[in-house]
Amino acid sequence: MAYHHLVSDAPIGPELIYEGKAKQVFTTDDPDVVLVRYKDDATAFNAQKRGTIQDKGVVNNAVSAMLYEELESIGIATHFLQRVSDREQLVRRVSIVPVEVIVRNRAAGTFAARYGVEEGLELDPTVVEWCYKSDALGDPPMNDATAVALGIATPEQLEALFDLSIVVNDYLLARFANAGLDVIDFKLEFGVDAAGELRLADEISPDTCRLWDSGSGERMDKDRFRRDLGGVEEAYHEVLRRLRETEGEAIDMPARDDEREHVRDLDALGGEHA
Ligand code: AIR
Ligand code: ASP
Repeated sequence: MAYHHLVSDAPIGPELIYEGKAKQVFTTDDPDVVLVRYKDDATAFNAQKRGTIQDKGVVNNAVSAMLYEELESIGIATHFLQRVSDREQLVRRVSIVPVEVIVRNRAAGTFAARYGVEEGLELDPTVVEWCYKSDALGDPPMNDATAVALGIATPEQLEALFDLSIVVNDYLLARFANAGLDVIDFKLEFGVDAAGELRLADEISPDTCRLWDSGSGERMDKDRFRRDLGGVEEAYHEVLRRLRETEGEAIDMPARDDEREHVRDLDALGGEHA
């Protein structure tokens, strides 16, 4: 009798549908909308290193909300709908394309290690890499043929991921430059919504970007945690502070031309890189 009430009349509250390393995802009343909750948990090196970064969830929720709103305003379709609290935002429910897109303006991290080059080396053209999104396998790098042959993405999706990532990079370079930060590299994820539209998903934050102070070269991102550099919380807060301080400033995006858009086809680079 006492429980009858619970099973029949209780409104169905938010249900946890997914928990990742840095975020939880909950249902909402709308089947096409989910609530993302940003945690302070930090992992690195495929979760071999674990810890907590105080208020990381608050900072990343704010940074990501700000940037996704701005990217929407320049015509990039994203999953973002609305920030609803310090740690929570509403996003469109998407099915994630299992490709992590890594964009690199300068060598760092696994790229610098793989090719034996100095961190900070300028990369021209900008390098766009695919990794297969699989925690079990440690997100292994893959090329186009691998992604297509294994049914991970279609050639059309890869083309779209590339073009969108280049525009996002152009925006982020200019946006963070206003905030006195160099965008060294970052990771993007995309998803397909209920209508079949490809949308930028996941987050853009100091967890997913390498950001170096433009003047001193100081690391202002998750490398402070990965490499035990100290001042992790301070760096995250400083990134948010600078982005807020420069919100609304003019963004100096490079002019789009065919050469840039088709940089995927190295022939299009012509003599300059021959
Ligand atoms: N990244 C890759 N997997 C998860 C994340 N966050 C990001 C890193 C870095 C870029 O992708 O934060 O900005 C390249 O990472 P790596 O480890 O290949 O050097
Ligand atoms: N967050 C990922 C992990 O836990 C990758 C990283 O940021 O280093 O491995």
